Amino acid sequence: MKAYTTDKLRNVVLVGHQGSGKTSLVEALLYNTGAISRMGRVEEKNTVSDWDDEERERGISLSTSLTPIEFNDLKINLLDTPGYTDFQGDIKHAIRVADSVFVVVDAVSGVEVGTELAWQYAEVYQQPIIVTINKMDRENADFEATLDSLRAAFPDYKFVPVMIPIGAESDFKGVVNLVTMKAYYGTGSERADLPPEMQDAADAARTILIEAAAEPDDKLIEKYFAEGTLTPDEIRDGMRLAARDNKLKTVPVFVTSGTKNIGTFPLLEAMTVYVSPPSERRFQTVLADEKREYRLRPQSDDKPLAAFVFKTSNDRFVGTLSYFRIFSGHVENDHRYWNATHSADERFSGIMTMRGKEQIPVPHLHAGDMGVVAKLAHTKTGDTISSKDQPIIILRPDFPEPLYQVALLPKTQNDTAKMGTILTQLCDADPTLRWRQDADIKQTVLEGMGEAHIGVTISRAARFGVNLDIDVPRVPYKETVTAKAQATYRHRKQTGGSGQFGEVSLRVEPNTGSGYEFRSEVFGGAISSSYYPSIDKGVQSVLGIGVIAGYPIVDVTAVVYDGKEHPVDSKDIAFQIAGREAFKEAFHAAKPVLLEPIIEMKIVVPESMMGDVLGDLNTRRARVQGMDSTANRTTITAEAPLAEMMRYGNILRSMTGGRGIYTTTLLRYDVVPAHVAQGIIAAHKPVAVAD
Ligand SMILES: Nc1nc2c(ncn2[C@@H]2O[C@H](COP(=O)(O)OP(=O)(O)OP(=O)(O)O)[C@@H](O)[C@H]2O)c(=O)[nH]1
Ligand SMILES: [Mg+2]
Repeated sequence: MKAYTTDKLRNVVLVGHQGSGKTSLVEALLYNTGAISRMGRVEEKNTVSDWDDEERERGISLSTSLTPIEFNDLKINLLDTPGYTDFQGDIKHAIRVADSVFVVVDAVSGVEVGTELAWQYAEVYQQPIIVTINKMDRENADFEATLDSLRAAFPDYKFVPVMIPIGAESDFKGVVNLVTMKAYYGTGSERADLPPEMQDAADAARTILIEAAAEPDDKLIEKYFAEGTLTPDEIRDGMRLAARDNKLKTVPVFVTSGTKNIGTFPLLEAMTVYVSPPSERRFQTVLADEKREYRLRPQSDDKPLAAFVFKTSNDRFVGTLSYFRIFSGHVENDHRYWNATHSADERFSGIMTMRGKEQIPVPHLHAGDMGVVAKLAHTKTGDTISSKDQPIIILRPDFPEPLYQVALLPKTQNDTAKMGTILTQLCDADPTLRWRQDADIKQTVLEGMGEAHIGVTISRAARFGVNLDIDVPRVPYKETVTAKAQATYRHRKQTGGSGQFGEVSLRVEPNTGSGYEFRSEVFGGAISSSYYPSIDKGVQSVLGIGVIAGYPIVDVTAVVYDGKEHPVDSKDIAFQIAGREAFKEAFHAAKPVLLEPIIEMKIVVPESMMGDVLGDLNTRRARVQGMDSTANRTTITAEAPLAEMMRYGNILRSMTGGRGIYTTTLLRYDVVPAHVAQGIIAAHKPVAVAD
């Protein structure tokens, strides 16, 4: 593919609720521009954009795909994002690197959770928003009702149709372009006269369009007042400026059916007309030196390089692919660049663009363009590539803390051995995914945004030959004591020649908030001080594995106050064993308890769902601390035991249809109520410790 200059580029991201038809729209646009000769279907697992094995299997998009479209000597870098909110990491990154956000709204369902979420992100990055009301051919599709649902959900915005539908449902035949007052029926650019019965509706809608187009520019307002109309070019320019203006909050609206390929040609034109080229936009960076100066910069070839890596994919055959958007400067093949985020040198060889999975070589890439490079050594998603003498960092998006955790159980020894490498690779590619070896619960834990996110990660690992089962992670309980108690243990063993002998009397005391301590109160040399470290070591050998339920022991003091030794048979190992066993006996006697993590939760739900959420919290030992309502949403603050909230993400999602969100922070550890503790202790199978 040839290299396009900055003014010939358009960067567009498609976002919207799961299943609103983004991937099918991309397919139609590729077909209309001759990039493919036959339209694939998501059901037939043959679309360009959903090319990943996992996407084809599940029939939904799981990560952003890049599909450049060449049209009218322009290149539109189209990003198709997943709608499923588990993949918000991808959605945020894609919005970050686009110049315009096309929100795809289902003409039957109207605004949905995924629509709201994507809208919110578009606002964060101050991106121009354009809407297409899609699936207009479906039964019950309703253009006006969908517009009303948009107005209700986003009351600060003005929704201005640029196209209106001809017919609806199975009768949806085409669209009227209000700019030219022509009808589009087919898939191409042929225009026809308006159907006469639509003349009045089209005239009325056109007046609204012209008024909105005049608004951003005084000259256009004057012209409109003087002549009562604007030319098609003036309308297009005005609407582009209006969509870009954060104060006007004007949203141009289109109407389409992706699968029937109706309204898609005008949508394609819209991507060239209503989206500004990168040369007209500035971007925010931080200088990667001590000054950390924030600056808005122009996007042009002759400025220092700043390219943002918005996606990393791990391919079994080609290795790691890094997808980047150049904000300024240009990228040449076979050059070395500088990863400013990690201060590392990187070689760019074989730069290309991708169309779904197809790799298309490019000679070089200009400012504003998007490209892909294979096998970078140090670069992760979210990094900035720049030049070494002028390092620049582009701010990466903030991500919410992962809320969904699973314990990973490798199926074989081989899986155990390879697990770390593949998990690190997958987590480097996705900032909303993390893994760790948790020493407290002795499990490998994977954290992500939800069940689907984790499920996809497990399947990806399997494709790399690492098979993992998942389980709910253990709760990181801890054990401690609430009283003083003491015990004496004599260890004696006679095997052939030399024997083992050691006797330890030891007291256990609570040591609240101060961890583990060891002390001696032995008087008169009952045991020699050289054995104290042995006793301490013996006690410490059970701190990690617990005494009553297999959890780590915290906040206890062990005091050795008496003992006996033997001139020949006493030795280190004998006192380790005696110390350990005396500690265990004393611990059992010292009114041991389990401690559990208590978290603070902030749960944000639509006001109408507050009752259900509070009712459910009551069944989970939670204590509501406060409630705060703003703009139809209530924030509930509550304290709750983590053990009751391990799968709260799923519960909240099903209770609120995905509209609720929550965050948690660890507050403290509290004693587990006795009736709950009994169950946990009973479930514990003690492991034998080898002497
Ligand atoms: N009737 C009708 N069905 C459509 C249209 N567009 C998409 N579909 C169907 O809706 C389903 C979802 O379409 P996709 O194109 O995968 O939607 P998406 O927005 O990419 O979905 P995610 O990427 O998973 O969020 C598929 O079964 C499509 O065949 C349309 O315009 N009309
Ligand atoms: Mg899709």
